[in-house]
Amino acid sequence: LGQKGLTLWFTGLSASGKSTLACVLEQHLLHCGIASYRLDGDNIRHGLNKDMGFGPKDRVENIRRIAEVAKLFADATLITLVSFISPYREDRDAARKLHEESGIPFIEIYVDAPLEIVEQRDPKGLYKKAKAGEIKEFTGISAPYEAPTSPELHIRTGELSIEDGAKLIVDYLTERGYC
Ligand code: GGZ
Repeated sequence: LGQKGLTLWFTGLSASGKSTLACVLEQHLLHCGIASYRLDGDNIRHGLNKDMGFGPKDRVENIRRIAEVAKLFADATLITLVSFISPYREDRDAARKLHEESGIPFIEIYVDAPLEIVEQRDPKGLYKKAKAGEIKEFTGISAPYEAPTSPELHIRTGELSIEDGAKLIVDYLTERGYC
């Protein structure tokens, strides 16, 4: 890895495994002595973006700000691990452009689990609430998710273990000399 870092952009439905994969990657990079930083709902939606909700305009602005922050961290030589649903293709493409204009690699990782599987997982009971109409504009139920058409990596978490999914990412980074 040269002077600049890179951004690993995890996108997928709620409960698809984005954060779990990002955590496993973070541990792996730590063991390799590579500095990384993870951006997720806990440190962004509760802080910088606490004024953002889940309507279409707010999701666009949420992701725009996250892309800017990710670029700054990557520019500061970190491997930035970004895990948000980021449902709109146009917004992910804008995040990519922002990075690539600065010469920072942007690696889009589609964390793909079918709706019936994430509904079964439902770790926080959100899908159940969304189906009962208690949460409005819930991604996959009452709000859209636009799947990536040409992500650098496509991880099918309904079929693979988290460890095997993480290995695909590590192999990708290793092959390109990033770790
Ligand atoms: C989707 C929602 C919603 C709605 C609350 N739609 O499983 P979680 O809980 O931790 O992940 C979801 C998270 C999504 O926030 P993001 O910032 O990743 O979304 S986006 O990129 O679309 O801006 C879920 C919870 O917040 N959550 N309401 N209506 N997810």
